[in-house]
Amino acid sequence: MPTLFTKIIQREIPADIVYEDDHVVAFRDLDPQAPVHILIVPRQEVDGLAELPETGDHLYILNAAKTIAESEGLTSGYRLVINQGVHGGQSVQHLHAHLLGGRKMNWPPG
Ligand code: DGP
Repeated sequence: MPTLFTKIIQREIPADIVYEDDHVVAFRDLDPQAPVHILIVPRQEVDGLAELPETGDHLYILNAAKTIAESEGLTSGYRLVINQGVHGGQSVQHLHAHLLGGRKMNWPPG
């Protein structure tokens, strides 16, 4: 059974895709928490950080984040977040990173 994000990657569910390469697809979050809120998703299905293989498409998330942040004009900074498991607030079981920007982020996060 493909995950929700695999369905987006395969264009079965619509999304505002802002970037893709051989390893990751990035699209705007349905429920944005900042002026820029983009999900960066490895094409390969991995449930989350706890199930991370040694190698795979997830290794390209950081480079994609840098590229997307530049194309979104986030010159003042941004934040990259991965929620893991129940306490981390993960709701979709397909590894993804949140790229948040366009406003000053708070610390510590909630
Ligand atoms: P997390 O809680 O870390 O698992 O983040 C999942 C994010 O996915 C959450 O911010 C909302 C977003 N999301 C859920 N369903 C959809 C969808 O169908 N389309 C888009 N673009 N984002 C979605």
